[in-house]
Amino acid sequence: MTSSRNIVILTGAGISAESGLATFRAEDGLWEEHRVEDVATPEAFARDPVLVQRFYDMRRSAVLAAQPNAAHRALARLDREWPGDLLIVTQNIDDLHERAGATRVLHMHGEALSAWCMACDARHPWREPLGDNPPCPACGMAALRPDIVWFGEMPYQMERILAAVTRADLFVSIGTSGAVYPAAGFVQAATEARAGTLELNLDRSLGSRLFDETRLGPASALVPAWVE
Ligand code: BV8
Repeated sequence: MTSSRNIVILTGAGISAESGLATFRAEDGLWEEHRVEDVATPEAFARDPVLVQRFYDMRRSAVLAAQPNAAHRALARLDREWPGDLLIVTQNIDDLHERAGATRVLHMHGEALSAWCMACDARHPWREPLGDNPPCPACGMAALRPDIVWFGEMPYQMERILAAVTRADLFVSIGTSGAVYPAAGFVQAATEARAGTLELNLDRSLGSRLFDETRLGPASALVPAWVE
């Protein structure tokens, strides 16, 4: 473990793959003949809300059935023990970082276990299906959508993320293909801020050439070895 003071860790679907949660690119992002980019957009929700609600109801039940793996547990240990600033920015909508015990976690693309009311803007912890259009607990309107950042929507807490990245001494990317922005651009911002950059991934990613170092292998092996 380096002596860096401030660490930012970006995680993607690859860190949850060994917990049984599908990644986007493994199945070519296909789901019931739809590309994720087509299902995970506001336009798709407007066009066919039942299809999109079913997609996220399926994802939510998969999250509830999954367990954290050794990579999530190693990051949680680092989070507990690291004296400097540390932020886990996850692109994942699962709660496996939190269930492993991490607390300094930011979900930039939302969370499967949260519902967002389009009528009153309230957000609620949510574990049930949304497909049957339940009423919002706050305003009673049947206007709940998945609390997920779709393509074309602004990721959450971008200012906080970029402030952490530009202050970081070390930026670590784990289990992401580097296919989607703005997350895929964080390594450049870290490099411009003179942070060291490390990638832990099963395969080379679209951004591998931008990292000081890339280690290839499963997260359940690479992450505990790096945290030690
Ligand atoms: C934005 C939540 C602007 C949903 C996700 C045209 C129109 C509109 C926007 C755009 C456009 N063209 C480009 C854009 C920008 C767009 C984008 O980047 N598109 C791509 C396709 C080119 N981005 C956006 O739209 C973003 N918003 O730009 O807003 C704006 C500005 C102002 C005001 C308003 C708006 C928002 C993007 C967020 C979309 N939501 N997720 C859901 O989960 O269903 S994206 C989703 O895919 C993930 O969250 C992640 O971000 C992304 C990539 O997924 P990964 O996590 O990397 O997973 P992937 O399967 O790709 O890769 C897995 C990796 O793990 C692989 O490398 C594999 O090797 C590795 N791996 C596998 N197993 C293991 C492993 N590694 C280790 N161990 C293992 N065992």
